Amino acid sequence: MAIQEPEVTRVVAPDGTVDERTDPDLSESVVTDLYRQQVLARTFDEKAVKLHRQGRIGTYAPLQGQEAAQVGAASALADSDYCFPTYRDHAMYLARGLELEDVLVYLLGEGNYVDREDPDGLRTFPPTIPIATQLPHAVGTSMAADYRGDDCATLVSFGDGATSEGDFHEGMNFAGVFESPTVFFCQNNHWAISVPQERQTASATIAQKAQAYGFEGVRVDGNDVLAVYGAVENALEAAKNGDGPRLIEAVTYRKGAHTTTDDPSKYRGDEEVEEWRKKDPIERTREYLEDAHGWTDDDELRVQSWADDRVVEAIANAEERTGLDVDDIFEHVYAQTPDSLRRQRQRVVDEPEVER
Ligand SMILES: Cc1ncc(C[n+]2csc(CCOP(=O)(O)OP(=O)(O)O)c2C)c(N)n1
Repeated sequence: MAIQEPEVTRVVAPDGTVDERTDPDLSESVVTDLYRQQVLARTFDEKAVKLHRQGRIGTYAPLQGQEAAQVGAASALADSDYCFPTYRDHAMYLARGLELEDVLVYLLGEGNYVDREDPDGLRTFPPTIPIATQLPHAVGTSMAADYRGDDCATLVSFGDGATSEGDFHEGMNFAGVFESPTVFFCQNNHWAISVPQERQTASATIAQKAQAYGFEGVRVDGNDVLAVYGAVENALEAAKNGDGPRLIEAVTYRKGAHTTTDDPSKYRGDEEVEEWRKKDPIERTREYLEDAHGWTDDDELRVQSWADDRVVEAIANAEERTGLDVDDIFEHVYAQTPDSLRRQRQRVVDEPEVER
């Protein structure tokens, strides 16, 4: 039998009402920054879908609707914390400090988010395509940091679909048993490609799954950037104080397609999309800024034109940076290259002219 559904914690309701009890009371400059990052993410996202249609980037996973969840979570991290985003978390990478240009270089198929000069610099890992495989890696990273005595925690992001994978349960179990400083951040966007949440799990919520592993699960409004920021900040603090892991379910919605090769009209209706449009995360933050800090139309125009300029500039720079060396395919996979790979490299790089 499903456990009774816990409430969703929020600060700003869809109608703009603010809950004083949950408001993390961030300064105007922090809230403005959370807003700017969301606008940049959406501007980039809309452009990326067009770039795919023009054949200028490969398959792209749109993030529209999930800006608050991604920006709120990444912004609460300290530089010393570790972060494992997913293939949809472009805004999380940006909020973590990755350049827009580098995100584009990856989408052009010519990079992998790792700064080879300084691989530990951003403490942010490349995305994995096999669902949920990043969870055990993240738990291992947080355990290793703990053994070393580092004052940091690890946040790992994943979708509702990932909770059906063995790696989710293995990661959660390890974290519970070893009380690792891990924050499991699930963006429940209600769909795993064409599989709706109710076909994914019989649990009333994803947050309640934490109970089975002996730690706390909380549910926040994932379209409320202040609520997400507050929940992640609390979980990180608890993890660093030795209180172990926490699962955060950020309830949100994927407004667009699963990827640019998907057609969501085949499996979901317009009414549902329209319902979630009314809970838009960016509009909600803007209302908060208007009410709490006298945000004006001029402020809005300034932010939008800043975002437009950054996107245009990043695309131009990224498209100039093409020309990957084939040799790179063979690098950075193993510390010691196995014979089979050495032979392949020889065929492709050293003696491509030799017919075998
Ligand atoms: C192990 C594995 N199985 C299946 C797939 C195919 N696949 C790609 S994305 C996806 C859905 C994932 O949904 P969710 O975890 O909710 O994340 P979202 O894409 O909604 O952000 C699936 C099944 C995969 N990449 N890896």
